[in-house]
Amino acid sequence: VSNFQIIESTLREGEQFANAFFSTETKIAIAKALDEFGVDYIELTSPVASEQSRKDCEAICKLGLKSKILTHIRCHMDDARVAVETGVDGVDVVIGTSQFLRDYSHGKDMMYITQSAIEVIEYVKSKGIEIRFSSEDSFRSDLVDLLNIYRTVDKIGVNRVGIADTVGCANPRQVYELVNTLKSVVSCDIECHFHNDTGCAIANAYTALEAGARLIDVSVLGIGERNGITPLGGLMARMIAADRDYVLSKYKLHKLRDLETLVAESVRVNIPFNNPITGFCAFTHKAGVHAKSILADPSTYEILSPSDFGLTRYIHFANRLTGWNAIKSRVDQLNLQLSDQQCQEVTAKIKKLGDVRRLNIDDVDSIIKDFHAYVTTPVV
Ligand code: HCA
Ligand code: CU
Repeated sequence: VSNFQIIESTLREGEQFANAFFSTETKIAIAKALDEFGVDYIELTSPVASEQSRKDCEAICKLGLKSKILTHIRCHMDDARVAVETGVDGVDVVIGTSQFLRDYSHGKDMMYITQSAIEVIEYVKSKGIEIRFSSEDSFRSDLVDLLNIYRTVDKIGVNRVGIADTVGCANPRQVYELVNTLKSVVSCDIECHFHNDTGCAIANAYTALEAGARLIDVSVLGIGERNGITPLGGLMARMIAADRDYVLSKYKLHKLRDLETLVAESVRVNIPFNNPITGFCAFTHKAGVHAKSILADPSTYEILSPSDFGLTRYIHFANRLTGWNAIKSRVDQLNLQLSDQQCQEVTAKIKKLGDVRRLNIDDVDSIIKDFHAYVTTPVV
């Protein structure tokens, strides 16, 4: 799974998210933030989608970012001619290969698909621009059709071929099989794109890398059509657990939260409470047993280290599940002196109130301070 690359599609797939409307300024701000984070590629909406989309694509190409800029087009010469004039470093071409899309979307047969693929690929290559060929709805396409077309485009010399789980139907085992099979048919890199309809988008991305894919399509917070695709942050969480050195050497993880906040605000959503890494409670430990171990050694209950992302852990002590170790650490924070025995006593009081109602930090602090005053006041 090492040596993977990211194709960041917030400004393409993400624009297909129901709430998305990106002004030129917002697109530029997002592109710069993605570049600073260190993504390998930034994918932009097709320049034929609208006049402004084309202008925005040209403007982003002129920013001189380190990330390579891609645009995403249908497998059609009309689109390709416009795309190569925008200044992009590469073009991602896609065409539906499943019977569903052949019948109801573009209505073309495999012969036609293959011919237009060859024409578009040769044209884009002749302009000295990177080219990726992807089949839409790959997991519901005929395997023989798929392998045939991938073999053909590989021979012409595409930089990458792509597999797309357009409807989010694939499970990790199917992903492993398909990528593994494709690996034996093509010599170019394999890119994968997973929708998250059944919650498998991160697992599928990881499995694809295990099976030999090299590039994963992501978007910030996973925004995209329907409930979206593999999220950048979630993939970072998965990958840092697998290969910390590589991930830390490549990506500026400290910038993740600001990047997510920028995108969340521009599409008017909150960062989900259970988001990997940046969900508000992602590094919060609550149960007494957990808190005790975390205070002794964080690796007991943390696979990810908050400091890798510029974040801090939090011990949630204001509740009835708390334990005296957590309370003792709060006593220390308050700069009060209580013995272990006294900490256990005050913890019992906190739990008692916690059985009656929801506690907040102030409640606990008051109980601790009252208790401290009581035990330290000399009897007269
Ligand atoms: C779509 C297209 C796509 C393309 C993926 C790709 C998909 O919006 O339907 O270029 O690999 O999910 O198939 O996003
Ligand atoms: Cu998609």
